[in-house]
Parts: sequence; structure tokens; C-alpha cells
Amino acid sequence: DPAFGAADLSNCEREPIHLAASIQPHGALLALREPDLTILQASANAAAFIGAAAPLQGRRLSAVEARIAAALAPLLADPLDEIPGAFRVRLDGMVLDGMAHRPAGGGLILELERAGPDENFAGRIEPALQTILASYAVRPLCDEVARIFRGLTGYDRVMVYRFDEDHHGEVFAEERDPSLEPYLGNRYPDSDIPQVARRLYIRNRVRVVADVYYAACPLEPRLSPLTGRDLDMSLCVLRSTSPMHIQYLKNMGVGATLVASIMVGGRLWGLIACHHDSPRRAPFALRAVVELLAEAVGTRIAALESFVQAQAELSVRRLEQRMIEAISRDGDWRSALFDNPNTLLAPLNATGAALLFEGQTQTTGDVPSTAGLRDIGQWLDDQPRRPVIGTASLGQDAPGLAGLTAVASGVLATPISSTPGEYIIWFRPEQVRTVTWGGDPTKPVTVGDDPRDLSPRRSFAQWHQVVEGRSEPWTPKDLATARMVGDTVSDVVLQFRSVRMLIAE
Ligand code: BLA
Repeated sequence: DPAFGAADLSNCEREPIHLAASIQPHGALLALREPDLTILQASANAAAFIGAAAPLQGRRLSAVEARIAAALAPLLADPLDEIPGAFRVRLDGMVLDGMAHRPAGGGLILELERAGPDENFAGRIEPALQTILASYAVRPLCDEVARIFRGLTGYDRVMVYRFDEDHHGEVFAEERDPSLEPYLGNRYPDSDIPQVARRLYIRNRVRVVADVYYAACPLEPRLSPLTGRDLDMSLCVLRSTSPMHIQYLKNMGVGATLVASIMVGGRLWGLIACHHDSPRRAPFALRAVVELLAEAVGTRIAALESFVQAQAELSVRRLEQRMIEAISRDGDWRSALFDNPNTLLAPLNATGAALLFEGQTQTTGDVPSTAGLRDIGQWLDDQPRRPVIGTASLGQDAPGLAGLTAVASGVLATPISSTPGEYIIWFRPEQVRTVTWGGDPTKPVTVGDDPRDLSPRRSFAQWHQVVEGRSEPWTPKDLATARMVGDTVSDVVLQFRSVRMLIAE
């Protein structure tokens, strides 16, 4: 694996970003031995930062700066493993925020930053929370979040960046200074945020780059005397950011960032990314508010998503009722599926749907030709029989059907009887057809492997390559809804067939 800072485009997925061995220089870091709080490692700027004589290594914190040791002492009874403890301390002519936690590998990490101006955030939290918790759908919620965070943080661009089932990202909401190029709606490949970073962001929910042009300040000595290895900086707020990502930000013209994780049901749903065009610090108090609000956003999204699922269930129940009514009224259930295009399309967020039944096809929305539908029916019959069969890349799974991918890259089918060839099928188009780039699309970008080219423009082009021939992925909820429709229609078909038999006798 590459060492920190030595990754290139081929192996950045495995860069150990938590072993940075250096910090951003707007604060200072001390690694201490417990219980005597002897300083084992210090960032190269630490002595100057707290106004103490160098070297600090080998001395006790209480001897170096008794006021810091006294402020830290009450926290030491806490576990400080996943949740750092915080304190404030007044030294000669400055106020510092301190954060302490116990990293894997032992010892105690103490980070110090200058406290922010005495901003009173309390009055901002309550209305923000109310807006977040009262929002009625995910999109308006995210629009509000971008607005709230821009007002709260003062950064000049705030994006809600949302991940899909395949971990690709989309700028889902944005609030920005009018002079900036919009990124709203743009899509980026999963490789822009390596898995190692995503795993880290589940534990460490708020990150800051105070000045993209910083010179990293090394830990001295580099290796922890406790373990003989690099210090695990996963939970450090001053952790030096991967140079890969820094290059990306520089190419984007960004001067500073503040990013919070949005967690929904234990997974990383997305990020709230705040960018500023010049250096900008996010002091502890602001980060604490950001973390709280991001938590509320995740909670609200979880509630709204289960609400959407409940609505889908309700609409399938209604559909069942309408099919039964249609049988008694028209002697057929099919009209209930097709009298309104939304009946089939909306619950699955599909652009087309088809019913293959007793050798006939009925459709709504954008679907392949009748011949294409029959070929898809044949292909479905050849698959192992399952309650739902889905693909987001038909052309890849069924090369013979590659000609259909413009409207049907995404196919989701559910059998509606035990007879082969009888399905309800939903379609989604190739997603690159549905997404446009906010910049100048006439200037093509070649995706080479030079990290100096990293930028949203390049990544958007890369995303195009990655998702060519693919639709928006079907989510587990889509599969569940499709299955529910399939089960319901199967029941109705059974009843319909036995009623018809009775009448025929
Ligand atoms: C991290 N890359 C990130 C983060 C974002 C992006 C949001 C998280 C930063 C954080 O949470 O603090 C990507 N930022 C974007 C995108 C937009 C944006 C897409 O504003 C679009 C508007 N990055 C690459 C490539 C590699 C890479 C190709 O683009 C590797 C080969 C690496 N990105 C990379 C790494 C991190 C990262 C290593 C982790 C940075 C860290 O926390 O140290």
C-alpha cells in the first residue's frame, strides 16, 4: 500500500489517510502518555503555539503549561475513545479550545486551536432544527439545509452531496455566492471519495481544511513511542488532509472547506460540503452546531424515507382494490394498471412500464418496441426464477439486448403468474442521457491519470465513462415495492383466472 501522501490515481483507494503523521498548522497537537501526561510527540509548531520553551517531548504537561493540564484533568475520567472531550482554557492573551481523545494504540491525543469569536449560536439552533424536522420531503429538506448552512457558516458555497446505491455522488442541493459556477445536479464517480475516507467519515463526522495552501506541520518524533508506529489520527480534527484531495480542491479554486457527514440508518447517506474561496477556520463551537444539525438532517431523512416506503405500500394496496373493482366492472383487471401512467411509474420512479400477459403487451411511458419487449420477456424466462429480477445495465447482463439500453438500461421485472413470459416490467433510461453538466459541455475532457488534472470537470467526464450503459440503480426499496406489486397482481391474476374458468363452464 502507498504511504500517506504517496498515493497516485491507481492506488489512492488504499492510502492510509488516518496515518497522516502531520497536522494543519492552525492548531497544535500533543500525544501524551497516561497517567502522568508526559508528552511523547508534539507537532513541530506546538511549543510556539502555546508559548512554551522547546523541546516539549519528555516533559509533563503540568510542567509545560499547568493551566492546560488543569483544564484537561476533569475529562480524563471519560472513555474519550470514539467521542473526544472538549474544554476551553485561557492563557496569557489568548483563549484556546482543547479536544482530547484516546486513539487506538493507546495514549491520549490533545489538540489545541484558537477559540473563535464569542459567537452565540444558541439562537440559531432552534429555528434551524424546527425547519429540518418539519420538512415534508427529502428534496425540499436538502434545499433548506443548504440555505441554513450557508447562513450559519458563512462559506460561499454549500452543497448537499448525495450518494446513490453504487456510491456515486450527486450535488443534490446547493446554495452559493452568485459569482460562482453552479454545481447543482452534477454527478461524480465513487472514486472521488475513496472507501477508506468514507469509512473514516462515519466515525469522524465533521472535517475542516482551514487553508488549502497550508504547509503540513509534522509530528515529532514521527512514530509513536508507545507503538513504534504512526499515530492513528482518525478522530483528529487537525489531521492533515490527503494531498490527493488537496490537489482536487486547489484545481477547483477552493480555499477552505468544512464538511459534515449525513448518516441515515447507520450508513453514509451523503455530505454537507461547505467551500470558501479563501482561508477560513471553523472553530469548535461552530463545528459542534454543524454536527448537531447534520445529525438532525440524517434523522429526518430516515423518517422521510420510511414514510415514502409506507406510501408505496399504501399505493399498492389501493391498486389491488382498483384491480378487483375493474374485474367486476369490465371483466378485466388490466385497465386499473393503465388508466393513469403514474399508477405503475411513480412508486418505482420509472420512466416506462410494460405488462406481458397471455401473449399480449400493454405499456405506459418510454418502453422498447414490442419486439424488444418480447426479447426482454424471453431473457427474463432464461433467468433463474425469482420474485424480482433487476439490472441497471441490461446491455452488460444481456449483450444481445444492448440495442435497447437507451430507454431500458434499467430493467426491473416481477413475474405475475407461474406461466413463463408473464411479467410486469419497469424501465429506466441510460442515466447519462438524463444528466447535463453545468459547465461548457462542448469542451471535451480526456480522463488521463495525472493527479494534477483532478477537478470536478474531469470527474464528471469520468462519471460519464463509468455509468455509460447504466441506469439509475434500483434501490432495495424499489425491489421491495416491485415484489409487492408482483405478489398483489399474482393474487389478482389467480382469482381472475378461476373466475373466468367458472364463467366459461
Ligand atoms: C475526499 N473528495 C473527498 C471529499 C469530497 C470529495 C467531498 C470529502 C472531503 C471531506 O469530507 O472533508 C470530492 N468534492 C468532491 C467532489 C466535489 C467536491 C466530487 O466538491 C464536487 C463538487 N479524489 C479524487 C480522486 C482521488 C481522490 C480521483 O477525485 C483518488 C485517486 C482522493 N478524495 C480523495 C481522498 C479523500 C477525498 C484521499 C480523503 C481526504 C481526507 O479526508 O484526507
